[in-house]
Amino acid sequence: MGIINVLKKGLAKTKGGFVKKVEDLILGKKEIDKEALERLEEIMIGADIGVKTTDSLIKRIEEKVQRKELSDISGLTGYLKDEIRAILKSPQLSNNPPLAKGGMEGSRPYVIMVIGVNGVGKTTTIGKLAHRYKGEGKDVLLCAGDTFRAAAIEQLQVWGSRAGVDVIGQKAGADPSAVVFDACTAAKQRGVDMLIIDTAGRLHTKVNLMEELKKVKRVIGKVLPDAPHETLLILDATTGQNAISQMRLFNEGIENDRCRRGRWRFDRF
Ligand SMILES: Nc1nc2c(ncn2[C@@H]2O[C@H](COP(=O)(O)OP(=O)(O)OP(=O)(O)O)[C@@H](O)[C@H]2O)c(=O)[nH]1
Ligand SMILES: [Mg+2]
Repeated sequence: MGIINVLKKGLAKTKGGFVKKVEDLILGKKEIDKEALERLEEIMIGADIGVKTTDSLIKRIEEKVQRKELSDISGLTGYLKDEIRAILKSPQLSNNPPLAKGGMEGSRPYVIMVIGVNGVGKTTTIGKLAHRYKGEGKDVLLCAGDTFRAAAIEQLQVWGSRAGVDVIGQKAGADPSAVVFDACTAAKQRGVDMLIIDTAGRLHTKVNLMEELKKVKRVIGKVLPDAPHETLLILDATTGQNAISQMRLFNEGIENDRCRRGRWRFDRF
């Protein structure tokens, strides 16, 4: 696969995602009938909205259609936007503890290292985090620590430009520790609030790749003594029992003491 295709693939799901699909549905239909609702349900499940939330949203739309409060399909996007906004503002979600465990104020730059097996959504999550923290007024820098996979650096750069934050990287094939060294030095010199480090996906069972990660972590700590302040292990939500083994081996691999204390946190982005 060419580099452009690899890049396109990495960004495809997010680009042609939820909004575009709902728009397509609206374009092809006039009224909210059974078929439209079934397609909407499919789109919502495919966009990770979750079965429970999807069910309740579809039920509410059905009720509105029955009561004739919503009949024209063009009113659907507005209704969905309002409902989803309300869900996101619900106390259950907005009371989530902040990601930064000790508060970011104490450590500047606050360094987050993002790890996980291949294709679980590390780079995408970094894009979302960068957008979120930038939106909160933080000065964010990204580090393209995945020098292994084709187009990984370009993929992070696309996310960086979407969020309006800089990306420190080198050429593909470079030593990830060297890139991380550069990024930590730049973060320190620029005095940014936050540095988020992307790493190459790796199987938790590959000892040499875990060693590489350990080295990356060591280099971060050399430039910025308390860093990384947070290490995010990204898991695919559809992973079953294997998640436990991924957590255990990644924690052992990078000698993370949080696991040994038995503290786990699950965050959603
Ligand atoms: N449905 C869904 N797809 C996602 C999510 N996050 C990422 N993806 C898609 O999953 C694919 C892989 O995402 P990446 O962010 O590149 O994953 P990664 O862990 O950085 O991958 P590697 O760097 O190759 O290990 C892309 O097509 C993303 O659009 C998510 O939360 N939900
Ligand atoms: Mg990646």
